[in-house]
Parts: sequence; structure tokens; C-alpha cells
Amino acid sequence: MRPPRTFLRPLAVGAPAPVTEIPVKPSRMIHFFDPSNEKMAAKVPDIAAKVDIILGNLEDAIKTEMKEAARQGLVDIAKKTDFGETQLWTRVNSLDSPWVLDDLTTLVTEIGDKLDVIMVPKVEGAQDIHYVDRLLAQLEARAGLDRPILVHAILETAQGMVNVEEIAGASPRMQGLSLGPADLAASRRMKTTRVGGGHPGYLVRTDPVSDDLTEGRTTAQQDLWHYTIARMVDACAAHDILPFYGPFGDIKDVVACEDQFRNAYLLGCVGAWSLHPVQIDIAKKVFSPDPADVAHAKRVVEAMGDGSGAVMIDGKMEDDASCKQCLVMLDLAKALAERDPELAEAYDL
Ligand code: 1VU
Ligand code: MG
Repeated sequence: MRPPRTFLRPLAVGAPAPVTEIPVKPSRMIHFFDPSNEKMAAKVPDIAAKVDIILGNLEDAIKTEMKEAARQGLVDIAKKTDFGETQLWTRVNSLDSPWVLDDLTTLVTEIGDKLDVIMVPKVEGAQDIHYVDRLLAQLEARAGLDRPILVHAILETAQGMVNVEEIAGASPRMQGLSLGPADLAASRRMKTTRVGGGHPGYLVRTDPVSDDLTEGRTTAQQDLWHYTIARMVDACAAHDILPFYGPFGDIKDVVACEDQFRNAYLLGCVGAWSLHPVQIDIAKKVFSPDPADVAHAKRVVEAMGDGSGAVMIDGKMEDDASCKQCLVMLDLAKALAERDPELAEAYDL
């Protein structure tokens, strides 16, 4: 780890100065597309106008023989598209793959001025971020970029989970973390075959009521991902970076997708991945605070004045701590209202 006094120094001569704070922009969904798929690529300008983040994916889900076409496709799309306020991200191939060096070199050189964040998959420890950090600084210096490209790590190996805190704090470039439940399940040898979401076999059961062990016993499905998401959220909050839920693979089950996204929202995540256009509106709905919650937050903050002491509102005690929760809700609502006129009207801030 670099000592505090050198943490914010550029890692290459001529590289832009690292950021001191991660910009908190609306980030409700990271919409994945395959830049080698002409149909999907043609939809990018329209989709970019509807999402907070659009991501050109180069890693898993791109066939081996299409890796180079995807990289070039992303360069072409980025050069000809005006993304407006929407952030442009990419997911490069993993650091042990034969493609990642060309991914980073080509993208920073060709479209570094348009790229906000590079998502790095299968990050296992701070050493992976340090490698990317130095290489990006060299490439940024050579390309003459005037702002640093940020880095987002996917937590999708057991080793990455064990090292989650050092990953979150490994560089001032660290923008956030996403949970990658499918690779993580494989790495942990979990006996599941799904991409995120719950599992009906993971449950607790009430005690027996008679000698018949099957009689009158209710079960409740438990959340396979609770521990992991909570750990990720704490690591992110401690390092002032942003946590995201990753993919939900059952595209047709829009109801369970909404549940998974909402669990992540309630635990502190700022957004989730959308893999298909149908998941965009789900993320938008879930990760935008409910207008009733915003109205309540406003009432509490107004009643609390300078934020100290305690008041009763609708029979409930509100104090400094609940007021701080309400301020979190209001800050998010204000940021979203600036981007979305419909939400601005609904929130009436
Ligand atoms: O109506 P059209 O035929 O013109 O278009 C199709 C389709 O091309 C388009 N579409 C998309 N457009 C933009 N972005 C997308 N992500 C996207 N997905 C589909 O929408 C129209 C309707 O599509 P569909 O319902 O017929 O669906 P398809 O069978 O064409 O595609 C489904 C998959 C899941 C294959 C597709 O959505 C996809 O490839 N999504 C991205 C997958 C991905 O990025 N995976 C990696 C992240 S997850 C991970 O790493 C761990 C598991
Ligand atoms: Mg993965």
C-alpha cells in the first residue's frame, strides 16, 4: 500500500492527477451490451438516452472469436456517439487473459477521453488494482488525457471476497464494486446453477409439531447473497466508493429480478446491472426512492431543524440517526431529480 502522502500522486509522468472524491452521479443501472453484435450496437444511442451507465462488454458472454470485433466495435460506437450525461463504461477481459493488454491499450488510446470507468473482472486482491492503476497512468499520459479513468472491480472469486477491503482502498481510481454472483458461486463451489437471485432449497423450517416430521412445519426461503452484499457494502462505504448488485440471469422473471434489486437497494447498493432492455425499467424503479419515502424524509428533516434532539412524527421517534438516514434519501432524490424531470415532479423538493 502507498503511504498517505503519496496516495494521490500520479503514477506516471504526465498522467492526470487522481481524483480526491468519487463523483456521485445517478448510477441506477449499468446496461451491458455486446459491441460485436450489430443489432445491439445499433440500439446503443437510443438505450444510452434511457440509462445512467452504458457498458460495452468485452469479457464473458463475448465469444472467443468475437473478442477483437467487440473491442473495435466499442471504439467505433464511442467515437460516433454523443452519450450526453450518460456514463460510458467498459468491462475488459480478465487480467490473466490474452486480450486484456490490447483491451486497455486500445481503449485508453482511442477513446480514453470518452470512457468514465473501466470494470475489471475477477479481481482477487489489491495487487490486481495496482497493476491496472500504473498501466492506466502510463496510457493516460501517452494519450494526453486530462482526467483519470476510474476503476470498478467485480467481486466474483472467494479470494476477492476475502480481500474486499484492500481492493476497495487500493487506489484513488477505485469507483466501486459489483457483486458477480455467478462466477462467485463457482469459485465458492456453491451447488447452484443460476445467475444471481434466490434458491428454493436455501431455507429454514419451524420445529416439528408431532411425530410426523412433515406435518404443519412452515419454511421460509433465505437470501443466499445477504452476507456477501452486506460485506461489499461495508467495504465500499468505509472507502467512500459505490456498491452495485451485478447480474440477474432469469430475464423473463421480472418479479424476482425486482426483488433481488430491491434487496440490494435496501442494503445500500446504488444500482445493478441490466443485461436486457426489460431490466432497465426495473432498475430505474427500484433504485429511485419511492416518492412517499422522500416526502417522509423531507418531513423529518424539516421537523429536526439543526438535526439534534428528538421529535415524534406519526407516533414514531425521530432523532439524529433517523435524520441522517433521511438525508441519505434526500441527497439521492435531489441527484436523480436533476436528471429526470418526472422524478423532479414526483419528489417536489
Ligand atoms: O428486436 P431486435 O431483434 O432488434 O433486438 C433484440 C435484441 O438484440 C435486443 N437486446 C438488447 N439490446 C441492447 N442491449 C442488450 N443487452 C440487449 N439484449 C437484447 O432486444 C431485442 C429483444 O431481445 P430478445 O428478448 O430476443 O433477447 P436475445 O435472445 O436477443 O438476447 C438475450 C441475451 C441475454 C442473450 C442478451 O440480452 C444479451 O446478450 N445480454 C447481455 C448479456 C451479458 O452482457 N452478459 C454478461 C454479463 S453477466 C455476467 O458476466 C455473469 C453472468
Ligand atoms: Mg463474471
